Amino acid sequence: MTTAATSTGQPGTNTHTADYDVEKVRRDFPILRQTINDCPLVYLDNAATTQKPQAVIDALRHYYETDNANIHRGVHELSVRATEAYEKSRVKAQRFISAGRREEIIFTRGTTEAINLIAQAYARPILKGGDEILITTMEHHSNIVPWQLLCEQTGAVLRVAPINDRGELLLNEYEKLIGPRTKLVAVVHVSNALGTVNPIEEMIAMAHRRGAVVVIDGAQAAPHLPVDVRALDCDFYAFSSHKLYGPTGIGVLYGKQELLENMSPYQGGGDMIKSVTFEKTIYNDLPFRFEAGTPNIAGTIGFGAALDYVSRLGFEKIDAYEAELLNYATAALSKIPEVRLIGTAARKVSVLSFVVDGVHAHDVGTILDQLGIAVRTGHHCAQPVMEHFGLSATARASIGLYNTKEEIDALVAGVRKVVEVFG
Ligand code: C6P
Repeated sequence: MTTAATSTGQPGTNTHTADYDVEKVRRDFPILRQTINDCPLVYLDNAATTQKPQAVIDALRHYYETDNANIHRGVHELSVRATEAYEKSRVKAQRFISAGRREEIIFTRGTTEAINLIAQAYARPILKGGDEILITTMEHHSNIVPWQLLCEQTGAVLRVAPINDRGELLLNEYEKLIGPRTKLVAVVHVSNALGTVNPIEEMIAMAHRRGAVVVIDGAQAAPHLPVDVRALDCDFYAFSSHKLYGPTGIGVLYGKQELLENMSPYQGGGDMIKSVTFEKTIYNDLPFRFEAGTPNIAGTIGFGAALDYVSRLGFEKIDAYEAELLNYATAALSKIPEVRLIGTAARKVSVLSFVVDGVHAHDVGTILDQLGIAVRTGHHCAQPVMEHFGLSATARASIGLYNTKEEIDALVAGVRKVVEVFG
């Protein structure tokens, strides 16, 4: 049986869980106080999006009730307040991932837009026909399709590093695939379909030794693991607010300043310029050069509140608590003979993807929903992963910082009910 692990790679222990008061944490999330189909809501779809604590809801409300104005544009009081709050979130995001400078934090709509920005603004101007981009089998579509588009546009070639049947990257194969023409490596930190934590420190070092620039898709890692972009030495790192207890429609692209400085803008419009004439436009400094148009001001401020919230709880505690739940759930689901876990890496977080013998994943999800349990079913926007395991879909329960052992018990009882109904 597979054991879940903390970010350090050690099996989860309860060293940090004794003083983690999950009932107190749950009281911060008003949405959790409801029933679905007369059962208490059990929300286990956190990899898709997380619920929002009161502090985030209050920040959004406060902004619209007292500070709403456009940013970087007005001298009036409301605009000054809105700008200050928006820029404070940038500094919070910078600290959250230990970036060296606030100029290295670009706000985007989310991970998807961040990766597309890198593809179009960084890679497109420098890639030539025959150059290579290396990804892995376990990528989300957001870290596949932007590179396929880029290959169509430039004649570059996409290479894919394989995984084993536990859902772990074959590191040797990955290393062999980094060749003289590899200009860019784009890899997921934590797989959304399997929960695998990739050894990105080693992967980044291997790519750098051969001169490739490294993009990390951190959408599923940032909510569960401490991220230090300077220690990792990645060139770009992307993540989304809504998977981190913040609002939708806002995310971060971290990029090393020297790379961002040399990139052309992604989109043109207001705020990304210093001056415009019909003869010549001078682009703005970082980070504004990549933030054309009125941004998601409220969402960004709410995101700042979410980062404060998660930081207050602390990743040591969150990581250890979630690891304990993942171990508990893995052991319990493994005892059901009709259940097969998909993704059993030695190092994983949050995600339990599984299939039930002879039952379509959508039917699993429908029965669980009747019991008030929310899981995601389908290919999880990671079709090549499904193909690797010879599946079209799995059911996926994903753990967040407010889930409890009782909720895992409810999930396991729900899965037993699925087996009973279809048995
Ligand atoms: N995965 C899931 O249910 P956006 O949509 O831009 O915030 O994030 C895209 C994305 C990129 N990479 C990974 C690893 C992801 O998991 C996601 C989003 C969700 O798994 C929705 S498809």
